[in-house]
Amino acid sequence: MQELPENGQSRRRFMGAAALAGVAGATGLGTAVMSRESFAAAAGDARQKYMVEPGELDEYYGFWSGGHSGEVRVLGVPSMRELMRIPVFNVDSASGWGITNESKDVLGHDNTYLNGDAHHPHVSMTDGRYDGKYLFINDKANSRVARIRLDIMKCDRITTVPNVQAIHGLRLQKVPKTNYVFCNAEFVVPHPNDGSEFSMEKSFTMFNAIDAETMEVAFQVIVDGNLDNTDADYTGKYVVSTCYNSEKALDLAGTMRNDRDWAVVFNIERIEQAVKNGNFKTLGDSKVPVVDGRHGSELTRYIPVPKNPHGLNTSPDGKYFIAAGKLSPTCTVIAIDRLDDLFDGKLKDERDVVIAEPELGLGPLHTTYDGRGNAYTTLFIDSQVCKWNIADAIRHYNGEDVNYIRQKLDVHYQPGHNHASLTESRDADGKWLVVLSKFSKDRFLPVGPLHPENDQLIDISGEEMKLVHDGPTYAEPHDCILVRRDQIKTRKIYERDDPIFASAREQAKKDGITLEADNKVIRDGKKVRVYMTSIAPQYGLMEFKVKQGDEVTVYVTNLDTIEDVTHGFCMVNHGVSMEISPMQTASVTFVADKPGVQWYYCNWFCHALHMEMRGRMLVEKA
Ligand code: K7E
Ligand code: CUA
Ligand code: CA
Repeated sequence: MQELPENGQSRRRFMGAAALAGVAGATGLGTAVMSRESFAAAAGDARQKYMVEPGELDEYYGFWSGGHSGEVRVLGVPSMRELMRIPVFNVDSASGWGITNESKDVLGHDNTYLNGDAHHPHVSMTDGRYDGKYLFINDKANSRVARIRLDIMKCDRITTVPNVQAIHGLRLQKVPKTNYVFCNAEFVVPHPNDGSEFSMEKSFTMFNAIDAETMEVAFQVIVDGNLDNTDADYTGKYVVSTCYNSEKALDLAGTMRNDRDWAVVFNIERIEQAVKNGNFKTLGDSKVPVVDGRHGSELTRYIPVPKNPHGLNTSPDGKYFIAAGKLSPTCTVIAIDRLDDLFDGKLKDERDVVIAEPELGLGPLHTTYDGRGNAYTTLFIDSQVCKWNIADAIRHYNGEDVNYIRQKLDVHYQPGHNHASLTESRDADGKWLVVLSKFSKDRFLPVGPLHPENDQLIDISGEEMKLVHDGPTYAEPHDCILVRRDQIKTRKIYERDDPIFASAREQAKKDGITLEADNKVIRDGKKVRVYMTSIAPQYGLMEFKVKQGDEVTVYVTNLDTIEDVTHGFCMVNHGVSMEISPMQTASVTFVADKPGVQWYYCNWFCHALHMEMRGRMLVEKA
């Protein structure tokens, strides 16, 4: 039996010792912390607002990264109800993602990677506002970036970034629109990485930009140190990334040697110009232009910031980049309007762009904004969210005696990202704050040694933050984004010309098949293509015959036009299953290696006679 500590404070601290190990600058702050009792009372009103009655709809879509589960999850906020899962860097038995030909067109038909590690979901923008077209997300595990079409909430493109390892921080160009997806490769590698060189000193990593429409890598920028998180500004000119390993150390102690690492500023105009002028090289087999942004380059500037910095977040008024100190109790505020002067050599020192460095508490990781001049920074070690006022922090930095900290709220426990509604856009509305706590410890019924995480919902609409909801989540959302529901427009059923199943249409055309009408078997040597329709509760083919050893591709076109009537196709004992939503075509290829009668059935509930929706594949012995 698991024993739960009695005292709230000790519950919060019971992993404090481990979290603190090796952390420098452990200063306590005198700010009052609300007790559990007082926030329970204060949360009363706020809880009413968070209640979404049965049958009512949420105000926001929340898109959650799924961490090393590889998927993306869609939640309604404020109810925190899970609405949908979007498989991306994983295999999904229900939808057939990783099994169908259409998903393999996106993932690659070699099926090299069945895993992923998705951290940073971001929604495409036009003029600094979410346009609801795409969501982009990184895969740290296999150095990929995926695009999800938000009209159907399916992944339609995945790009592997060449020459680098571990794509981590990812953000989008905000202005004039999302032409680029910016992403950081975290780990340094030698070039060429062919086994002839292993030293850390001769290794480097790169900042990358991907064209959001073509999903081709547009350019790569070599940097000093490594790269962690990133964000873009509201002019389209600058992107800033944190670097925690300016030391380029392999050992842990080495990565903490310097008191300051860097926030690296990328000058996008200058980089584009350098590429246009041909001032680039290529690496290995890749054709991607690679420019050199190491110290001394005109393309970058390195702003010293303390210490192993992590999160990097642009304020919604477009004025500041804020870097979270992680091993320093501070955040560093960078004035975006001083960056032109920094690049033009008009400032004496890179630090001249720093206009505040407030001390917030232990382990600052990520910052988000309410659009009213306040920032909310997660404190991993203190297990708190610190609300602070940016203007007051600047005044304090200039010597005035003002308290910039507005409130510290306990969260449960050890928060990574936090994210306020619409915070990455000009529309930041300061209503809700989601805090993604890495540990849930004693907050839920125990489920064995592996615990869920705890995504907490906090009402930030008033002066005071109020915790209103605990939400257990499976491994391991790092980040989420909240988008107003009117900013997303989804389809009710598929259009017949949807590019998702373009290759099925092409093959059908070659075979003289009309997908919407024909139920036919086409033999092509050892390859057999079976075309069938479906209308609840029947497939167009009750049975079809093949020979043992044939490579069979089954195409199902769902002719139901009624919203919500999705069919499935599951071939028993063949590892085959897939979703076919209204007016969708889906296909799957497998080898008919077993002679005899092989049943298939519909595995998405569609009708009172759903159980009866089945058929037989008859396999003649070879
Ligand atoms: Cu802080 Cu990958 Cu955004 Cu995790 S990262 S928390
Ligand atoms: Cu068709 Cu169940
Ligand atoms: Ca460091």
